[in-house]
Amino acid sequence: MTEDSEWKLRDLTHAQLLRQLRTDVHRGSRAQVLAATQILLECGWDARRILHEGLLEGMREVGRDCRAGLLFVPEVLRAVDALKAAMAVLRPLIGSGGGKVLGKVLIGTVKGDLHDIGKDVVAMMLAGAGFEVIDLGVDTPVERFMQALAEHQPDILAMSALLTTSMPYIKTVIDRMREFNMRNEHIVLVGGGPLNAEFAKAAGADAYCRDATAAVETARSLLAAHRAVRACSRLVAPG
Ligand code: B12
Repeated sequence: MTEDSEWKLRDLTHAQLLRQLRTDVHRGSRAQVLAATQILLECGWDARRILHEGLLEGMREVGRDCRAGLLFVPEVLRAVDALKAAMAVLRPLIGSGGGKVLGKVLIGTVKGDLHDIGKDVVAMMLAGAGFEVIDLGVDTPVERFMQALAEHQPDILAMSALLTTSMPYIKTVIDRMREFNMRNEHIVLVGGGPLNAEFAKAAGADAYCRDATAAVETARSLLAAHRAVRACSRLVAPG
């Protein structure tokens, strides 16, 4: 990116810059996306606002054009690269919540699925809200989930699936948890494009979350309810 084009970005109003940021994510113009992100930060914009109103809106447009058959894998990968570069700038600013740890979350995209942007956004927002997040990455087999559950003892297991072919694997993991009497030990949250609340219920999850904001709210409220139930059962337990 030339100095000249950076100055052009600096001449834009905030609203124009936000529109430009979305367009540049869509075009996969990494340098432009990074420059616009930096300028908005310098103007005092909150990192979460840049993420949601700029980067993710741009990605939503990529998704729409992908579904319509107007964009193909190479273009999508360029957009993903630009988006991820800017997410890396914003991640430390969204932070780790600063104060007390609210709880522990284990997150991963299920086996057969390589989509990680939504999972990463959810992980980033949960960390920013004060959760400790352990990220297992993508294409995660049931054995890896089970091993990590035993090792880290998280309050919440969060699973992502973006493909109709990978979503049934969520049930595979939950069924395995049941088999080992571990289902009631953890709250299970699920999310990703083809899922919905009905699917979550049928698979045996505690909740489906449409987006990262809902994930943070649901994680907080279900954890509070879960802890209250545990405290009560300790009070009424014999001995
Ligand atoms: C980017 C992308 C890719 C990239 C992925 C790069 C990466 N590192 O992630 C690449 C190019 C590699 C790719 C590959 C493929 N893709 Co693709 N991809 C997309 C695309 C365009 C955007 C997805 C995305 O990142 N969105 C942005 C994020 C922020 O949104 P999100 O994922 O929905 O996440 C939010 C919520 O869903 C929720 N959420 C998500 N996960 C979780 C988890 C929890 C626990 C919670 C609480 C919430 C939550 O919160 C998130 C943040 O708000 C979608 C189109 C779309 N409309 O979704 C297609 C899409 C998902 N892909 C699709 C397909 C078919 C494929 C391929 C099979 C294509 C192919 N022929 O090779 C392969 C599959 C590879 C594999 N095995 O996984 C289809 C899926 C159709 C279906 N229903 O099955 C889609 C819908 C495109 C389409 N054709 O319509 N893809």
